[in-house]
Amino acid sequence: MIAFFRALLALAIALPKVIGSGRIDLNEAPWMVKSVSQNIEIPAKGIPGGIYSDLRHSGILTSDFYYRFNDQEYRWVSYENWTYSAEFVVDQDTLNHDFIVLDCKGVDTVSTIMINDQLVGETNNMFVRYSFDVKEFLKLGNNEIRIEFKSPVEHAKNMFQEQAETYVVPPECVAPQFQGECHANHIRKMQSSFSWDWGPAFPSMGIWQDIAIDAHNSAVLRYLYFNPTQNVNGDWDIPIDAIFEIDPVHPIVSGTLKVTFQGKTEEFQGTVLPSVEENKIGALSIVIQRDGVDVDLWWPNGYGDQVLYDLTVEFTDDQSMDTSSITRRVGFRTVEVVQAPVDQGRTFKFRVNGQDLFMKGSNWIPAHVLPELVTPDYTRNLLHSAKEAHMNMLRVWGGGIYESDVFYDLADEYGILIWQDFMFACSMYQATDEVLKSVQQEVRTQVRRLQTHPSIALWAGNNENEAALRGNWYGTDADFQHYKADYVKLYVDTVKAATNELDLGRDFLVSSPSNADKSEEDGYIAQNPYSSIYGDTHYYNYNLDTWDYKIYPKTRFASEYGFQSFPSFEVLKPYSEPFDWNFYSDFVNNRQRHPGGNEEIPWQIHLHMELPENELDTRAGFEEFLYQAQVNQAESLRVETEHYRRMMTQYSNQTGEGLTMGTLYWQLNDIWPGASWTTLEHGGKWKISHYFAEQMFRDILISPIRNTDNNQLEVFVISDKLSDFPLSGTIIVEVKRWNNFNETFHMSQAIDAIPAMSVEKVISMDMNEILSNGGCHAGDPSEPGENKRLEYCLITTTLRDTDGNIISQGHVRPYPKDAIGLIVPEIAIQSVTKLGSCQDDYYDTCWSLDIGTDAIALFVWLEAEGLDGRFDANGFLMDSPNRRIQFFCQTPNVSESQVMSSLRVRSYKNSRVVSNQDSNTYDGQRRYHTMQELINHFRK
Ligand code: BMA
Repeated sequence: MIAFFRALLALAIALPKVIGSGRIDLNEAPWMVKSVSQNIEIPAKGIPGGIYSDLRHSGILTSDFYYRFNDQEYRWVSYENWTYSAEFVVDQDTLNHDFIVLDCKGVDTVSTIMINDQLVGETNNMFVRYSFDVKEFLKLGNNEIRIEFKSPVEHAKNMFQEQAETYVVPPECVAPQFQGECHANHIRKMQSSFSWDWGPAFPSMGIWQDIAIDAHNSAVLRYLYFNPTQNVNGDWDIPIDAIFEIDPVHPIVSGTLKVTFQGKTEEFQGTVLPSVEENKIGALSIVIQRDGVDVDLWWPNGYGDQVLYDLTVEFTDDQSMDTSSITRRVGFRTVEVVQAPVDQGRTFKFRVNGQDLFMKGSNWIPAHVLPELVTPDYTRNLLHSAKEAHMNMLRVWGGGIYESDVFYDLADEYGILIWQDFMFACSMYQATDEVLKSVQQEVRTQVRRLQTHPSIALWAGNNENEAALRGNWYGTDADFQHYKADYVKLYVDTVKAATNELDLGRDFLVSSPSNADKSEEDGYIAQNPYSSIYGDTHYYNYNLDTWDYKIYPKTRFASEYGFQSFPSFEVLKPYSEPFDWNFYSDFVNNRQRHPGGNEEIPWQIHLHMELPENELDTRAGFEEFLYQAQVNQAESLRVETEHYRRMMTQYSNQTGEGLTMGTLYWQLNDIWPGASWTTLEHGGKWKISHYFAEQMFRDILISPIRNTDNNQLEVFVISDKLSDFPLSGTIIVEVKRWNNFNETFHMSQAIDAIPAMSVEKVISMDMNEILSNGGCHAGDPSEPGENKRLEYCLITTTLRDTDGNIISQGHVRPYPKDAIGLIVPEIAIQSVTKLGSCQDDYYDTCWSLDIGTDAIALFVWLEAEGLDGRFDANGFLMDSPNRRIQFFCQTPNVSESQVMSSLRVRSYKNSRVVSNQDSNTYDGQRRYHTMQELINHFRK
């Protein structure tokens, strides 16, 4: 980094100065916003903000953004040009400063900025922090700032047309099912604000980050660069670069840098050196040298504490005595991506603090399409849920935004490593000089803003653009070399180069999925970016049976995979009307943005469960569908994830596949209440799949499978702990027939230690033997019967610790629709008792619930309608009459009767909790295929 700064020989000319600095916080100004063509002028709701929020606040948009078809109804907003303006007062003291800038931390997106009718500057990248010199435009007393926004939709279209005169940069539009806007790839803005296959289009405009007038006589400290490295003695050297915004007229500033760390303050005298490359940027670099800096390590969730230290850096200019300071919470850890050759291919794994860790987590998308509506509490809620599901990594996906400071602070606090994409997704992008320059600024802004966070593990250039180019997704093959050249210019020569200049401490991956280094060696566009033996993969296949583990690849690192479900009825309800509550309604079609999604979900359900095919146009049938869709997704995700975890130590000599070291499913959180791959609903409620994630990501996992190749029951015990886990425990295999609770077969085996980072096949038994001993046939179970079949039985495998507590449990069973003898259970919540305290003070009150069933019940699903919180387990199987469950409630001060009356329970086959009174409220046509048509369609 230092190489990019050098002293200027010229001496700064000393001028009379005002002591101190002045900041006029324009967030607080009384902003107005208007559209001439719409004849609207209203006060803005506040900064950070955006036009949709302002119009909603003033009552021009009359109902919730996500209510029914409002994404279409409100689209007009994005076609207009909007002008924000505010008045502010400037005093003489401020004007006397040498250096006055308008500091815009984020402007969304295409705007012209005027102060007192004079042009200050223009913006066209939502992710750039802009700083405009404004001294000459300001006057004593009242001033006016005006930010004139151009419709992002219009702008993107114009950019596309202009570009298309030379050659088209596709896609020319999104799929019709997205119901979105075209050409997001021609504007540097949240790509998914133009729609995605899980979210609506709200192409907003506005001032989405802080804005201020900043007056100084000196260099202003803007960022810190912090890159501690362990030296040969195991001690940490702590180089720190203080990065300044400097006044180009007085570029050389000397002063004192005061660094406070671990309660000790050290002073360094130095000179801020202007950057050779960047106008208005300077740096002062120091190294903290103490013999054996004594720090504790920061560990990812599940592996140790997340120790964080405050680091404060303050700069005082020798001449003006102006000061500026920054405090950051920093952590000490090393992270590297290890790509070591193996017999065939290379590994792809994260090594943290010298230990190879198995990454468990998901993919993050924007928590709302309008970023100003995401509160810190909501971000905390979502990330807390990730932490509770034992996640240690999230990938911030490249079609959204670089997340808020709060997000990364929480990731630091919770030990969630961040795989940080740059914001390019599923498209070709322009590589004109102008775009490249803007992207370079974007990278500099974001890397500087985020670099100090210990959670950030990896930078990645884009989402699926290597795969898109290689796979000719957008018809680029005819001019492949051309698009490839643009690709390299953008992601390698610009994004990667700018990242590497600013951050020496992290690896950079050009694309995801990719073959990582091997893709680079192959000229950045590998023959098969989805190779299982290099880098990471994304895997989706909706046409095969998603509950069959055999369909899944044996990849080095699964960075995306998953299956869609719908929100729960409770979450959809406030955004809809009773006549929307059936599967064939326009509303349900509107909520599905993934082409084919409303065929794939029922088709997959039908493979596994009895879909209420003839009742889908009733409320009861629709609710059943929503529940089954969530069950189906949860089980798909569990099967696939356990498969990847079993692959951690397996390696195929034939194909080189295996050695999986990460599972990040698609996707954690929702942008709105619609069909999607998420495990958390809009609002943060856990779907069934999130409860499954909490189980499947436990550090010790029992994972049984029926291996149809050899007809064996194979039981694996998996540990991703870093040390051996001693126990004198047992592994139990039990068999029950579906029609009662009696055990027909029982076997137990001692287990006395689970080795660190291991996958062990602890049991391998002939299925015929189990089925025969378990009486899994039509006749008397105590007699040897003909036609033994798994369909008659449930096989449960349990790992118990020394005291008999369950560590992990798994089942092998037929698909629910095939279970012979399964009866409709009667399930009841028998009692609710308040617990003295909660284990986690994140929750307000905790409750113990007793649940009873009169028959084996599958996928028992509890909901506490109207209350925020979660259960300690959910979506579970009951193979005995009673189960005790805890409910952790976030809603403050609830009473026992409130909890009791909020509770709902359903299970597979026992789901008709709603009377049919709302049936047939929809008289429209069946939109989707009949089941027979679906079957024919997918069998093709
Ligand atoms: C991957 C992602 C997203 C998309 C998801 C589901 O391609 O990168 O773009 O939403 O699959 O289709």
